[in-house]
Amino acid sequence: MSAKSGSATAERAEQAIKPSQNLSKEDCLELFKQLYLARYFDVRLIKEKKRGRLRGTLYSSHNQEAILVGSLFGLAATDWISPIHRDMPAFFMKDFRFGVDNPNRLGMSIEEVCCQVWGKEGSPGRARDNWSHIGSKSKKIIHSTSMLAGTIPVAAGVVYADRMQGGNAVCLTYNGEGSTAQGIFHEAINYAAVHKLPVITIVENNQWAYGTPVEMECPTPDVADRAKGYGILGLIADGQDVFDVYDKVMQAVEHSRAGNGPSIVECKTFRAYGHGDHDDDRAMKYRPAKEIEEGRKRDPIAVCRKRLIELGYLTGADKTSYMAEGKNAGESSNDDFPPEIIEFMNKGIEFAMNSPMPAAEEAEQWVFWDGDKP
Ligand SMILES: Cc1ncc(C[n+]2csc(CCOP(=O)(O)OP(=O)(O)O)c2C)c(N)n1
Ligand SMILES: [Mg+2]
Repeated sequence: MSAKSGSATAERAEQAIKPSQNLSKEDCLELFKQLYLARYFDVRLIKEKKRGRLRGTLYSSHNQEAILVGSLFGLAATDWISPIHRDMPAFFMKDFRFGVDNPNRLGMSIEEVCCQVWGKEGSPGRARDNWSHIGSKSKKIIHSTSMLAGTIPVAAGVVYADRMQGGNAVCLTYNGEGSTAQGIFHEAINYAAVHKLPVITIVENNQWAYGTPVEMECPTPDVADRAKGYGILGLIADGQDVFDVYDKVMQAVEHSRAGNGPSIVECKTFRAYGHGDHDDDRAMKYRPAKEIEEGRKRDPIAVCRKRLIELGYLTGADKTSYMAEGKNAGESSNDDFPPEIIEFMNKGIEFAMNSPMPAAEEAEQWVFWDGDKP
């Protein structure tokens, strides 16, 4: 897929060696592992709900994992992220590459994220709200809200403050293509552009916003074209290819770090299921079977596997081990995932299921300001 650049700087950057060409074999295998992890998180929660061990709506990132994994991989721990409903794995995958047991890492733990999903006391928000409605100032994760695109102005403010204090952090904000039709999207990007703020707006273009198709939300074939109106960098990534996402996001990150301001990185993908699991059956009716088949034919795990085989990093039996690709949650089993991934997730789930609910007396905590929260 060709990148569209909003400036000569971007064109020059595109001709240079791609950042992914500098990744080591270990880095490439780590990317592959993280794709499995994001997929298994999703698959396992769906199974837990079907088994009656979990309540609440699930917003799947199945088939969109390469966007999360590829965009997070090159960030510094001190960079900010702003995930929303489709990006649940981002909360624990932020700076995951620095080692899950590294005491200095800033991502949330899988235990914290599972406590949030199960509504338990150990959640960062102490189970006041569900799913992605968490955040952490100290971990540099902007609190997710339901107001689509409403986190972009917050991100702009956060990095503005960071710059004023001498910092060099960027912020990745995650958004669906539907949210780019919101008024606040334009206002926020305009503000970031005028002040040259390092806000990178990742648009996960999965073709649907609930039951509304992308052509009813955006008048141009590429959402990244919106960047032209603000004179900022607009790039398009193949959202099924973790290496292409990594390349485009790193290009945007370097552009921002050099003081050139914000960008939009559109990642083309396809929503695997319904909007949330409450919408799965209905989505089968409003989206033709052929469209679903077409949209899911390039599973990000398969695309990455192919590349690793070409690079000679997967050989022999490893080429065909753990074939999770192309399978829905109901079709896959633990045999389709590396044991370390299953163990990681088991730890989080067991911790959450054995944790208490918050005490009723806590209900009034944080309703009014009563001290700074982490
Ligand atoms: C301002 C606003 N309008 C409507 C909604 C209800 N809503 C929640 S998610 C969603 C669809 C979002 O689609 P998109 O931005 O493409 O993201 P996706 O769910 O496809 O990842 C809608 C309409 C909302 N949360 N906020
Ligand atoms: Mg969408």
